[in-house]
Order: sequence, then structure tokens, then C-alpha cells
Amino acid sequence: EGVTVQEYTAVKMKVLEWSEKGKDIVAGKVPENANVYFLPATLRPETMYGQTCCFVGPKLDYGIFKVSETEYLFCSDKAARNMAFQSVFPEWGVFPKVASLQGSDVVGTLVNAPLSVHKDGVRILPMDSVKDTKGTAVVTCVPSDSPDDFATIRELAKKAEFYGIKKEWAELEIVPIIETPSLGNLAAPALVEKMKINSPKDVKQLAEAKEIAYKEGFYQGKLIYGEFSGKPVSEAKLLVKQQLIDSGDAFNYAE
Ligand code: A2H
Repeated sequence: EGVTVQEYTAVKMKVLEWSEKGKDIVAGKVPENANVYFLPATLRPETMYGQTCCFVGPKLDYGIFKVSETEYLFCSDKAARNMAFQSVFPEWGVFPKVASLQGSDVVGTLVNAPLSVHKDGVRILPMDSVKDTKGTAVVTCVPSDSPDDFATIRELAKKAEFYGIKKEWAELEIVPIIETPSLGNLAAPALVEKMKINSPKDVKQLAEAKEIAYKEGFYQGKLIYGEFSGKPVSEAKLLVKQQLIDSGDAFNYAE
């Protein structure tokens, strides 16, 4: 793995309403008055205005971990272990697991997405390419700026029945949040169209699109939504991150 450290922002997406299976599994394990947070790890905190859903790997294993009587976290075991050495849990090195679940169990769960234009919450949806070796194995979906996210929600909307979801869960409005000189204000959809990417299985082109979108956004992009509208992405990134941390909606997570 080498010596570089990846600095993620872990965003706290509070559960508003569990999926049927999720509800059965947490019953008796999490107190009814406690909050459970899905915990996506992102490198693009400045894009959180554009969240339209949140992904889990349907076949991956997850846990719910207790922080306090009123606060629980949903993520991979590996991430919880790392967090136990980053002062996320009260006792150093300890990450109390109260429930084990599979990603597929929680598909359909409604969660709050901090800063998102979608104030009524967004759904947990399946994404096959989520790796359990990286981040928290939870990925928040920003289809305006992530080609992977855009390709996935398009696929989910196309084959909603096959994926066992409601089509409208994958069709929340995509709002422009970053303007770039060469890709316009919806960089990911523009690249997916330009490169004729048809599905999330076009991994090679998606990797290339991701690279282009990331560079263009970071070096040339400026925010066109929210409190820091007008600021370059390179500057807004830290401002939005700090705001999320100050409001208690996120924390730093390194691995
Ligand atoms: B990013 P790196 Cl708008 N499996 O957040 C697959 N992908 C994962 C993951 C996992 N276990 N954990 C995190 N990620 C995604 C936003 C975003 C992201 C945008 C544009 C690009 C982008 C919204 N999704 O990432 O391999 C998360 O998606 C492109 C680099 O650790 C996270 O940031 O460098 C990013 O990949 C972490 O990637």
C-alpha cells in the first residue's frame, strides 16, 4: 500500500426510515430513540450539495457500531477498526458492533444528506463497484460530478425492477454545482455522453472520465451553488469541509 495517507471526509447521513429488512435487523439492537448514520467517505466535500442517493455494495458485509447511547454508525468493519484509532469511539481501539448486515438489506433506506438540495432525504441504492477495501464501503452519489455515480444511477433507473428498487429513487433531480470551462456545469453527464459510456461495466472509460472530471473540476472549476458560490473548487473544498465538520455533519477519516 505504500506510505501515502488518503484523507477522506466521512459524512454523517442520518437514517430517516429503514428498509423493511434493515428495520427487522436493527430491532432490539439499536434503541428506538438513537440515531444511526450511514457514513460515506468522500474526497469531494465541495460536491455535497449535489447528493442524490447513497451507495452500498449489495453483496458486501457491514456493521452498525455504537458511539454512544444515542449515536450509531453504519460502515465496513475495516473502517470501524481504523476509526477506533482516530478517536471516533469513546474507548481507544474499541469499536462495539451491535449488528451485522449485508448491503442488500439496507437498499431503500431513506437517509438525510447534509447540504444536499434534496431536503426530504435520499435513498440507499446498490452499486456493484463499491470496494470493501477502500474508505467506509459507503459512497455518497453525486451524479453531476462523478461519472461512476452518473453511470450507476442511469443503469438503476433503466433496470429498477431488476435491482429491486423504485425507479424514482434513482431519478432525483441533478442540480449543477460546479462550472468548468470545457465540460460545462454538469461535467459527469457531459463526459459520459461524449465518451459514449453505456453502463457501469465500461470500467476503462469510466476510469478515464473520472480522471478528466477530477482534474478539470479541481484546477478549473468554480462553485456555482451555495454559500461559497463563485469560489474556485480548490478553495471551496476546504471551506465546505470545515462547515460540515463545524455543524457536526462530518469528520476527518484517514487511511
Ligand atoms: B468521491 P480513492 Cl463528485 N469503492 O465522492 C468505490 N468508490 C469509493 C469507495 C469504495 N469503497 N469509497 C469511496 N469511493 C469514491 C464524490 C466524488 C468522488 C465525486 C467525484 C469523484 C470522486 C461523490 N461520489 O472520486 O480511490 C468516492 O467518491 C473520484 C476520485 O480513495 C470518493 O470520493 O481515491 C472516491 O471514490 C475515493 O477514491
